[in-house]
Amino acid sequence: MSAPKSSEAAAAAAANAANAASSASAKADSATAASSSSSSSSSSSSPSSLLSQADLLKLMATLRVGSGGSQGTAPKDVQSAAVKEYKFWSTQPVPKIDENPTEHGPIEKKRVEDISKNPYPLPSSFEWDSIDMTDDKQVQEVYTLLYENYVEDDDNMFRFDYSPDFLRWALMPPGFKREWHVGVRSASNKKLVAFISGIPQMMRAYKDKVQMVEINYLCVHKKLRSKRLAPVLIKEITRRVNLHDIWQAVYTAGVVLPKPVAQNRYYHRSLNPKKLIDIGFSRLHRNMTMARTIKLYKVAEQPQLEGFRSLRDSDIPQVTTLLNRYLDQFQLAPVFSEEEVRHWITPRKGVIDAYVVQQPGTNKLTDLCSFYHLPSTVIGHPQHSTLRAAYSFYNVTANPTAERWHDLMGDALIMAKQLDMDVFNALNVMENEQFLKHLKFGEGDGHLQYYLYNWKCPQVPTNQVGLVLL
Ligand code: MYA
Repeated sequence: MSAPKSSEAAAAAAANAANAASSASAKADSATAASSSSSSSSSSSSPSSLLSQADLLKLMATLRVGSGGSQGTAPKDVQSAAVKEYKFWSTQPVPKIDENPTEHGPIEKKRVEDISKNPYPLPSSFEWDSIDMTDDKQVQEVYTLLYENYVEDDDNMFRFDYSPDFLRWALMPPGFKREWHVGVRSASNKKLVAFISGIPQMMRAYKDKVQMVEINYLCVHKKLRSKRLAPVLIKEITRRVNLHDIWQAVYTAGVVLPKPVAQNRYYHRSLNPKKLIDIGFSRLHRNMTMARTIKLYKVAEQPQLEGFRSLRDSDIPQVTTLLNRYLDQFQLAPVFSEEEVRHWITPRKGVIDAYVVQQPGTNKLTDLCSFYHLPSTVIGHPQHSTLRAAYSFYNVTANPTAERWHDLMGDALIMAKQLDMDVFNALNVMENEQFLKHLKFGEGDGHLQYYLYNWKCPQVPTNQVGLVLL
C-alpha cells in the first residue's frame, strides 16, 4: 500500500525532485526541512537536526531515482520487478514474477506437525512479543510506531496516520488472535521497533472458498531498515498462522513482489481543493482559477436520495445478505458472516461510516455505502499537519445502473464533506468505475497490488476484485 496522491501532484513533486538533484543548495535546504519536520513529529526517533554528509548523499540518491526508500528494497513497477532477484520471495510459496498461473490451488502442502513450536531466532538485541490490542498502552505503542514509520507516498510528502481507535477496529474483528499481532521489541529498553499483523478472513478466489488471514501493518522502524528484518517478521507470522492449520494469506502492497494476483489504482475526489493544492496533494489545473476549482468540486449540503440514512444495528441481517450476494459476482472476494458484517460496517466515530437506502414505506434496504477514515500526516508543512481522507469501503446497490451509482456515491461524498474530509479516495475495484469519472475523481499515483500467499490462480481483472483491505 502506498499513501496516495493525485498523479498530477506526483508529476509536480518528481519535477521538484529533479530540480533539487541539479542544485546542491536546493538539496541542502530540502534536507534540512525534512529533517526538522521528522524530529518535530517524533519524540523518540530523533535524528540530529542537521543531516550528516552521508545522509545527504543518501537523500540525493533517493531524489535521483525519484522514488521513496520507504518501501524497502522492493520495486514500485513491473519492469524493475522483472529483473530483480528477490532473495527472500524466491524462497516462498508464491508464483514467480514472470509466471501466469492458469491452475487453481495451493502451491505447497504442509501439516501442522511439521511446523516448529519455537519462534524464529532474532538477533540478541531484539525479542518477540504478542501485542495486546485490548490494552490502551500497547495500542498506543503500535500507533506511535506506525505514525512515525509506516507507509509514505513516493515523494515522502504524506504518511498514513491510522488512529488508535482505527487500529483496534482493524485488528480485533471476530476470531482475532493476540499472537497474530506480532511485535519486535528492543531487548534493552523494550521499545516496539517492528510489527506485522494477521486477522482471519474466509476468502473466495474464483470458485474456491479458502480460510485465509489478511496480513497488514508490516512496519520496521526507519533506523532498522534494509537489515532483512521484514523477511523474519513474515516467516514468524506464517509460523504462528500455520500452527492454526491455516496455509493461505491475502495482502496488498504498493511495491511489486512475486506476484500480484491483481493490480489496482487509487482515484481521488477533491472535497477541499484549496487545502489539497496548498499541501501539494493536487495542482491547480491550467486555465483554472482557485475560485472556479472550488466551485467545480462543491457538493450539496444534504444527501439527495430518498430513504438515505445512517446504518443501524437492526439493518445488519439484511445488509449481510445484500453484501454477500453482491460480492458473489467477483473473482476475489471475502465471504462475511453476519457477525463480521456487524464488526466491519457498524459506524464508529472517526473510524467507519456506513449508510443505507431504505425503500420508502417499507423496511427493505436497497443500497449500502461506506467509507473509513484514514488521515495522513502532511510531512513538514508550515500550516497543515493533517490530510483528512475518507476511503471508499463496501458499496452495494440492488439497482446497479450508472445513474444509481452516481446518486449513491454522490451522497457518500456529501456525507464525507459534512464530516470535514478533504478528499474521498476509491480504488478501481468492484463496480467503482461506474461512478469515478462522473463524480470527478482523478487518477492517483498510487498503485495497489493484491497478493495471495500459497495460492495459485489466474490473474484477476481490476473490476473483479471484491476486497478492500484497510
Ligand atoms: S504493506 C505495507 C508495508 N509497510 C510499509 O511500506 C511501511 C514502510 N516500510 C517499512 O516499514 C519497511 O520498508 C518494510 C520492509 C517493513 C516494508 N511486503 O527487512 P528488509 C521485501 C512484503 O531488509 P525493509 C503490508 O503491510 C523486499 O522485497 N515484502 O526491508 C502487507 C525484500 O525481499 P526480497 C516486502 O525495508 C505486508 C525484503 O522485504 C515489502 O527494512 C505483507 C527486504 O527486507 C512489503 N511491503 O523492510 C507481507 N517491502 O529480497 C507478506 C519490502 O525477496 C505477507 N519487502 O526482494 C505474506 C503472508 C504471510 C502469512 C502467511 C500465512 C499462511
